[in-house]
Amino acid sequence: MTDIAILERQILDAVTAAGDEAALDAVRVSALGKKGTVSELLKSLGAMTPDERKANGPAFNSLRDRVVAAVAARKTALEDAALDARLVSEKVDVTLPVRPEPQGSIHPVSQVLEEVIAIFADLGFSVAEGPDVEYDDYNFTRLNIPPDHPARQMHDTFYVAKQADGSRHVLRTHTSPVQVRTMLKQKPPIRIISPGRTYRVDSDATHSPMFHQFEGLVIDEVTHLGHLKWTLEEFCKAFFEVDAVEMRARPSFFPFTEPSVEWDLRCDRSGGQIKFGTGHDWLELAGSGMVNPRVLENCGIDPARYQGYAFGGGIDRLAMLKYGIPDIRSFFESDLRWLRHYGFAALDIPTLDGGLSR
Ligand code: FA5
Repeated sequence: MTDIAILERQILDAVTAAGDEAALDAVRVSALGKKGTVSELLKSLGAMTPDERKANGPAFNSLRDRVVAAVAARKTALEDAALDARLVSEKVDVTLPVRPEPQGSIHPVSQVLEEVIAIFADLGFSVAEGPDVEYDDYNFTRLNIPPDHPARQMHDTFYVAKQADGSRHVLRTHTSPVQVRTMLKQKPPIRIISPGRTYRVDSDATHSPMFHQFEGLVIDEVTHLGHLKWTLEEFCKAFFEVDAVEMRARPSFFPFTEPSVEWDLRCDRSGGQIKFGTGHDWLELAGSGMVNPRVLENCGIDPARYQGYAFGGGIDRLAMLKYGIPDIRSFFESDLRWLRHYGFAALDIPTLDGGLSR
């Protein structure tokens, strides 16, 4: 073996034996550094005769090229191995929960909103929304409650300062303006519910200045009161999670429905707990009626061809009933102990198949 071949073997063995990047760098410096063995060989070419240089030059240069290539290849191999080791040591099981126990809970109002939406979605209703700050026109006038109509006094309204053009906005007193918005932009058949925040100047154990309602609206050519009753019955069975309910209709008055009906639900309050579907008590459930033809006309729908029904109820009141919460004001006090007691697990989404309120 020539001296060069021996040197090459030694360097390449050292390259292979280098176990990490620092060891490899040391081998590189000892061969290719300023005073490295290969560099010294190359330097020695300068002192040779032209013939000697011709004979040795190609061998020295190709030795340098092979050493450079071997160092580069070993460097890549070491980097790959280091990356593999890191990937193994930093492996994260993404199926594990972020925390041992989920933090936070769902507020009963949010829970009931989701339950109501799940039930009506199953009945073929879609969700429509409107703003909390509403035109006086949509909240009242188009719903057949013109200015100075005594029915306006039924709603203790929060008024917003007059606009530059003299028009007036209100904090919507009910979700019924979403009926108007929907009819103005959508042609029948219409089947919507609109849950959301509503506001009235009112505060005691069962009234809150900000509360939540849900509205239902169905418009087509053949709907009648029987459909309305069936819809509310199906809702009650699903919501209160009972097989049968009994509803009682009472004549009522809403300017936007004619005739207007309030529905009560048979219940049993004996024994300190409320049960639905049996008993001798009645519980107020929702206001409703056939949509007043004037409202259809005000919203650009031909009352000679179309008719429909509407209903509306309080979400907070439903939550109080279903989950036994005595005072509506406690909903909005942000008391963590209250929330821990009445809140719902964050990942349990209410569905009809999976259970509404597990
Ligand atoms: C209405 O607001 C009608 N828009 C409902 C309606 C819709 C009738 C469509 C016909 C057709 P009412 O004023 O009765 O109706 O309110 C409906 C429900 O909202 C009440 O039954 C009650 O559950 C709830 N509610 C009313 N005021 C408050 C309040 N201050 N705090 C909590 N809940 C309230």
